[in-house]
Amino acid sequence: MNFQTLVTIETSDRYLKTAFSRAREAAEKTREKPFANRFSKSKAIEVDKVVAAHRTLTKSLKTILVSFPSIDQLDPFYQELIRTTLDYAQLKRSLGSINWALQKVMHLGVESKQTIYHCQDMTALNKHRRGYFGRVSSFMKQVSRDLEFLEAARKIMKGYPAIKTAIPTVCICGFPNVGKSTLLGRLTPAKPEIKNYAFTTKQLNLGYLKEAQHKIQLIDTPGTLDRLEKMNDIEKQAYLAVKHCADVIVYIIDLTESSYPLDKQLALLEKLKAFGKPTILYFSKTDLLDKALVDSTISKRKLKEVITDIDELKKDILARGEKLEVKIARQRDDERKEQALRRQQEEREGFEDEQ
Ligand SMILES: Nc1nc2c(ncn2[C@@H]2O[C@H](COP(=O)(O)OP(=O)(O)OP(=O)(O)O)[C@@H](O)[C@H]2O)c(=O)[nH]1
Ligand SMILES: [Mg+2]
Repeated sequence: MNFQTLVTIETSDRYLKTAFSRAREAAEKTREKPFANRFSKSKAIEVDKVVAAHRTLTKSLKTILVSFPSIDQLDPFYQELIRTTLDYAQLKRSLGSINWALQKVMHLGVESKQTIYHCQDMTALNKHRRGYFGRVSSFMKQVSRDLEFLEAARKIMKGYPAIKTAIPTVCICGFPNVGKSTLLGRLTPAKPEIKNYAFTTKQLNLGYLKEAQHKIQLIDTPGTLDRLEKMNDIEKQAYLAVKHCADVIVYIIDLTESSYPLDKQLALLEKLKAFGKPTILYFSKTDLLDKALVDSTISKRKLKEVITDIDELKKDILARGEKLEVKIARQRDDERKEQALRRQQEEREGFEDEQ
């Protein structure tokens, strides 16, 4: 899901101003056309004003509704991300209010056009035109708080990572400075920022490992994921990505202990077990160390299935990815069957209600 494409949401005053200005422009054009008499010209001007304002407002409101995703149908990762960073209930209420305004504006526009069209004199014409613009302004003003809320929400959602939630996903975890971004850059074409100090990465970096027809998503998850109560927004994103999106965790241990001692790194590995995800242990920076030290650490610490070679790691990820693709395809198939059954059930219930 990509939240970058959410449209900017204006204030109700701005939408009205634009609609009124389109109405004035339409009136100018109609004023230049020839008519049989003054009254039919005035009527055409008022009808065109209403039509122009109606089109502008309905288009603006529809664009908002189309641009925002249907919250209940989002992947659990995005649903929980919304719940942790925004007022979820208010978001749903505000989108509901915009839909309400759209229905009102649409209905009023169609009705007013007809009424004005059938007016017999100037007094009625002016009364209904004023009525239309007064009521349409009132509908828009009633949702002004919702528009403000949605714009604030959009700004937050723009910062959400564009994670693909239906492909095999590997989260790269480990203490700051262990080499997470370096590994992502080596396994995928991604070019994350890499620096020789901790807390370099301030967003979730994504990369895609492609081989033959296979595609695996890798997420470089910054932060230590072990201070839930103190997490900042990015750490929360990383935590939720591991919780909801990771099919596999690659846990990096930096044996040079350049920033964190091995004991601390192993303690975090234990904590990550709470996620219940298959975990690959990878030693980074082994090029800086004696092979003997690497081997003795593995045996002393009784570590199992440690990978120290990047090509071996890549092979392991690809092999797991292939199996995961089969699993995901099966899940999708089950979901499709479930949806079809639900639709059939709903159709049957609808048919019975009509009887
Ligand atoms: N020699 C060597 N240096 C490495 C290796 N992996 C990472 N480094 C270096 O370690 C430092 C930190 O690497 P990053 O990839 O930025 O580490 P990170 O885990 O993403 O760090 P944060 O974003 O701060 O969490 C950089 O100077 C890298 O060049 C490796 O396998 N060998
Ligand atoms: Mg990094």
